[in-house]
Amino acid sequence: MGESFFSRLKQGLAKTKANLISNLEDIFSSNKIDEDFYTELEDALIMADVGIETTTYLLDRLRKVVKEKNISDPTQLKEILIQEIASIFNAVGSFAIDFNAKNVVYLIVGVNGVGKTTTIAKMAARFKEHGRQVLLVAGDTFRAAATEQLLAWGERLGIHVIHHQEGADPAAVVFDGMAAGKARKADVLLIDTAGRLHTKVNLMEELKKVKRIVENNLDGRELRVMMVLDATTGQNAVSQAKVFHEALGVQGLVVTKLDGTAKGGVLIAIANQLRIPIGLIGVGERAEDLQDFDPEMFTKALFE
Ligand SMILES: Nc1nc2c(ncn2[C@@H]2O[C@H](COP(=O)(O)OP(=O)(O)OP(=O)(O)O)[C@@H](O)[C@H]2O)c(=O)[nH]1
Ligand SMILES: [Mg+2]
Repeated sequence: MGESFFSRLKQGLAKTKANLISNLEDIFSSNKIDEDFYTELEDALIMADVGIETTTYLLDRLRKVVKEKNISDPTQLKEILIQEIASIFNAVGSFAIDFNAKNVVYLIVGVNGVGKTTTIAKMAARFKEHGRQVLLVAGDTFRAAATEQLLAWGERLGIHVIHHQEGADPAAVVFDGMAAGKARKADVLLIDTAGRLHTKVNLMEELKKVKRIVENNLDGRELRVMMVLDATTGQNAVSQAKVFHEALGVQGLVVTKLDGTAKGGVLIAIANQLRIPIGLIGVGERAEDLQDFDPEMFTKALFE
């Protein structure tokens, strides 16, 4: 951990960082804080996927501090921006995954292709490392290869997968999964679900039903609904999470594909606009490419 974690995070975020920060460096090295400065900063933040709402919020904060503290040096303002971003994350709090936990059920949701199944495999690998007995539940009966994909991960990781045939009722698989978890005394259940657009009302209803099945069969276990968001989808991720949260109550987020060309700014928008904590970030496709989200380190990594 420590230094190596930080350098891996920085490595993972290298492209993301280049997108967010290259412009900012230029802007903060300008020699005065005037309207042009603010306009350029606003453009850069919006380009970095911070989104209009959160960019406006940040600029209002900066203008206020500039006035209050009578700041004229743009480099000083950069530090203040970093602090403001950090305090957005702090206000939301954290969602720590306890990889030593027992009696916990994770329901993993999100739109198509964001990285749900991969995240489940990554989480399963970490729980296993901590000596937990894990069970996977193939609740995605919709997509043809979905169960096979989870079975392949299960085989690779040496973890059992509860599954039905393609086209089966996802609620039925989940019911079986809950029973099997209890019978086998699994510490952790990770339930995969089919990707669905947040705008598809009937599919969101189906997911509510799946959640009800889980709730009705908890038998003392704790349910945590986690939503996976693909960082490369930018502001759309914010709209997705809003709808899923309203339908299901999302306790924590996983933001994937931060190793790609994603602009890290979307995490700031997510924290500021949704107030749902980010628990984990995905920085690659391998089982080990899942990191705990540390807002302080993330902000530092973005600006260093
Ligand atoms: N670069 C990168 N790729 C990722 C990451 N997480 C997932 N992927 C890739 O994204 C693609 C989709 O991942 P899945 O896990 O199948 O996504 P899903 O949400 O289960 O997709 P559906 O079940 O079809 O809705 C795969 O090619 C993964 O390898 C990540 O953090 N970084
Ligand atoms: Mg999947």
